[in-house]
Amino acid sequence: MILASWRVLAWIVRRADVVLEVVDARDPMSTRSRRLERMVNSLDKKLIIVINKSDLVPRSVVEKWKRILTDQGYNVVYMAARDHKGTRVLRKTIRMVAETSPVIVAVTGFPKTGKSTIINALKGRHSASTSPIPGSPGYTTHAQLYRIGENLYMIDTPGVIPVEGGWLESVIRGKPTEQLKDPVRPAVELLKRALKYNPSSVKDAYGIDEKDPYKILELIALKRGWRYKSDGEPLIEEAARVVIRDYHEGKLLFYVPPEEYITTRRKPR
Ligand SMILES: Nc1nc2c(ncn2[C@@H]2O[C@H](COP(=O)(O)OP(=O)(O)O)[C@@H](O)[C@H]2O)c(=O)[nH]1
Ligand SMILES: [Mg+2]
Repeated sequence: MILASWRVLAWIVRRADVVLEVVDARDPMSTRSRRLERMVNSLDKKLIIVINKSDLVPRSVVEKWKRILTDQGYNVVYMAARDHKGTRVLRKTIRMVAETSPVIVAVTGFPKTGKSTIINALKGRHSASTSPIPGSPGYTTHAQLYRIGENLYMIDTPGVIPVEGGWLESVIRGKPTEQLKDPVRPAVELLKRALKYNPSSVKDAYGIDEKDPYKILELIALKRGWRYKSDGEPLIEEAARVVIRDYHEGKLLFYVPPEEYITTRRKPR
């Protein structure tokens, strides 16, 4: 696996006119990166925050997030890339935000936010590999450009933002789930959040009516017949990996409500 680095990310941002910062609609504030935003700004590029996976939250919620970020001065769109929803508005916004033509777009974001899915959705039927771009002599780069519309080009390589943020995000997004040495701790934290933000989420995902995260992991393992050969104890590590994967894929379903961000932001009197 190639490790994400700020150098590679900067290399991609430099080659773009417009940078998409892909965040997760279930928790946009923990999946955005101020450091990327500052970099885009200081390199004099345009930024669009793309709230992806909006199919996993009610429309009113994603609308609120959009308003919060728009009020802070950002260009914001939301989409459900897996269903190819929102690509038209995204294309339109890219053109609106860009001050040049042709426009080169880069797709950036934390791992698992849906960058590759967005790249594929944007390619769609246009899917014509091209490089260099007409009208830009001397454009030498190894990044493949895709034509995704009239005078609109996309850098084929996603810009992976090195994970920082809270430990939960950095653990569940930092490595492929299979490679996590201790998947239990982050899975327990995810289950706690799931039960807090959507009390029926665990029951909906696993048919398990239980509130203790460790118990839940045991029951998931037992349901699937996953036991240690040595002593027959439930293999909760495997269950924990399932939970993390199910969160990424939206099967374990919960989201952080915008109200929480607004109220914690307000100064108490
Ligand atoms: N529900 C939902 N899942 C999505 C969406 N976009 C991507 N995903 C899923 O999120 C996971 C990570 O997507 P991927 O494009 O590989 O993310 P990347 O690591 O940023 O490139 C995959 O399981 C996708 O199927 C979306 O709009 N809605
Ligand atoms: Mg990817």
